[in-house]
Amino acid sequence: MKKVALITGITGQDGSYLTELLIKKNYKVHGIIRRSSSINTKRLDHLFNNKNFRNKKLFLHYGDLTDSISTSNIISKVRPNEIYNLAAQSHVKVSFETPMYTADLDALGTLRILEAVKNLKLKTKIYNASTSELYGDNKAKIMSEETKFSPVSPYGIAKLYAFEIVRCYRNAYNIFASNGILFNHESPRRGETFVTRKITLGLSNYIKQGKYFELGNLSAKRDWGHARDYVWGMWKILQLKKPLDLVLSTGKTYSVEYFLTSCLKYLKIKFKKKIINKQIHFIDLKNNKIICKTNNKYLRPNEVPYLKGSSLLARKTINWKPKTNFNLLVKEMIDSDLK
Ligand code: NAP
Ligand code: F7E
Repeated sequence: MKKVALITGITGQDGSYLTELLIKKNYKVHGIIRRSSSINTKRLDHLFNNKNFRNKKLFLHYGDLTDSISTSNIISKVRPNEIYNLAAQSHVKVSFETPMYTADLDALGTLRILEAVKNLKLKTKIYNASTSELYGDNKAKIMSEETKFSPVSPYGIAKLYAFEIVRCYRNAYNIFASNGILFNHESPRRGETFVTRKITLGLSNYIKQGKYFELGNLSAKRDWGHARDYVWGMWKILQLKKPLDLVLSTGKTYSVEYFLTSCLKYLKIKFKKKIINKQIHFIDLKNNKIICKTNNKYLRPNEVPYLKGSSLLARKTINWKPKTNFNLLVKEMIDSDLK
């Protein structure tokens, strides 16, 4: 019998890579999509338009994780072996502007799934998309499953509720539910307002049209991996015999500025840095044009200054380690945006 998976957030970056992986592993994949005024399935179209998959391997259902009825109706209809809960308002800065919606979706959305599985008495295994944002302003040099959480954004705080409610239902009702504490992961399919994609897209527009782009805090450091490697880790987490919360990370950290200058180096663009009106400008030495500059409007009310994860436990328990290094990630994203 083929395994059946249900993915919330299937139209997102991770949802699309996970769908590809599960279809390769011969799963039937069901996904929840939201109705929107413009089509939002572009990351899935290559799969959905493939006649070998449509109606046989990939099934999409309209729903919304803020709607308990649609969430439990879909779970009841699909009766999945595995649920991957990836749906979220996933933008940290936007969470300061939509704190209540972020809490309803990112915190209570997870609760709605757990309640449905409990009430329907299903044996479904649940993966919950947790995040390194839980560590917030913790000053640890490297973060693991043992590190104290200290979130500083409405997003991080909503995700902390989701993390804890997963543990609560696991212990109270013996539900197989695991949190993957994933550090930043990127790809050519990354949303265009996250910093790595903003940079690779911004540089490709600069090359094609000579337009500059703007960024916020260049000194924040992140542990960036490739989304393809991380969805493989999600699947591995659900193949364990017993549920476990695990960190997935590369163990390396770089600043936003380093990501930008690595892209410039890959593109062989020579530049100088200049401060004008307190804003940092990156200027093309060939033509004296501005490539990129900072703008305070992209700063956050609270910042997470530094993240670096240890995924030693994931190496031991699920034999996971990332396959794509930082330079390959930069290359893949730039090459894709230049096309
Ligand atoms: P993403 O690209 O922003 O995708 C989010 C998905 O959630 C989209 O499919 C979106 O649908 C869906 N969604 C939004 N609101 C919804 C609602 N009310 N009901 C149902 N679905 C809804 O995020 P991602 O980068 O793939 O991340 C996947 C998950 O991992 C998220 O939970 C994120 O918070 C978490 N996470 C991400 C990272 C990372 O670095 N990428 C790291 C740690 C944790 P639309 O297409 O309709 O908007
Ligand atoms: O910001 C700085 C910004 O928005 C990274 C989500 O997937 O990973 C992601 O959250 C850093 C921050 O990702 C701009 O201030 C500078 O320090 O790409 P980001 P994030 O906030 O780390 C975690 C693990 C998740 O769980 C989230 O869902 O870059 N930064 N200038 C900027 N960030 C953005 N977005 N735009 C800028 O112009």
